[in-house]
Amino acid sequence: MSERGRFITLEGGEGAGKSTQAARLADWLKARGIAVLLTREPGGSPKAETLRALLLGGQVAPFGADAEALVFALARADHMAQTIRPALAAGTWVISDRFFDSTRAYQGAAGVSPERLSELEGIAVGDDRPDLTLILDLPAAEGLERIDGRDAGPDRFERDDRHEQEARRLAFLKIAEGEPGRCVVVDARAGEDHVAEAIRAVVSERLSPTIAPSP
Ligand code: T5A
Repeated sequence: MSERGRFITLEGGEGAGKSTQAARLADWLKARGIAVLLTREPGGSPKAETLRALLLGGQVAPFGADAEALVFALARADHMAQTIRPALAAGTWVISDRFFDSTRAYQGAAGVSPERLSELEGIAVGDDRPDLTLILDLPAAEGLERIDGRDAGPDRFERDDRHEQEARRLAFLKIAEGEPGRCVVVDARAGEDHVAEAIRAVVSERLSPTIAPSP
């Protein structure tokens, strides 16, 4: 039986560079002979992608923040069952572009209680917690500037005001402070190469016994 893969999540506000860095990290690990699955939330399995469309399209928003947290958890439970757990069990490393810290930060900032968030996390994720969470930290205004002008236009969460976006940033920093064994804050203001280098240094340090040295 193969050794369980490692589970890495990238978190942060809008436009912090999560998708860019998740892809770069995946390529870097693959170049070291590690099998990697790159996935995302909301989504990551066919049923969860259906729920993603509803969430980002704003169709769940009228039901309130508790309902949104519930639907994110529902999508996450399927993502875990169909995609993440099988990959980890096969020895594949999983990199997820957002995971449960996004629910804590976004739906928490919108008023969902910590008790409810923790209950939903237990149902959706159980004991399969990330081994490492990289929190890409950037002032909200800078992140929104980076994604301004996309053809698709802002989604349901990108439309929220700067005050709410900044509250989410603080929520992510608080999560990192509370769980230093799992979370590392990465300064996302620098250029892409610099951020990628910082991430590789963290991954090497935290998960080094299983990573081969640079070729
Ligand atoms: N959500 C999600 C919840 O409310 N609760 C939850 O539980 C979950 C899981 C997901 C939305 O759902 C919410 C949060 C989100 O609002 P999404 O489309 O997946 O929506 O949105 P994001 O995850 O925010 O994705 P973005 O693409 O908007 O941001 P990224 O991935 O952080 O940024 P990225 O890599 O796409 O880069 C954005 C732009 O910046 C440039 C890139 O080239 C790109 O143009 N860039 C940089 N520019 C300068 N310097 C750098 N270092 C740069 N890095 C990237």
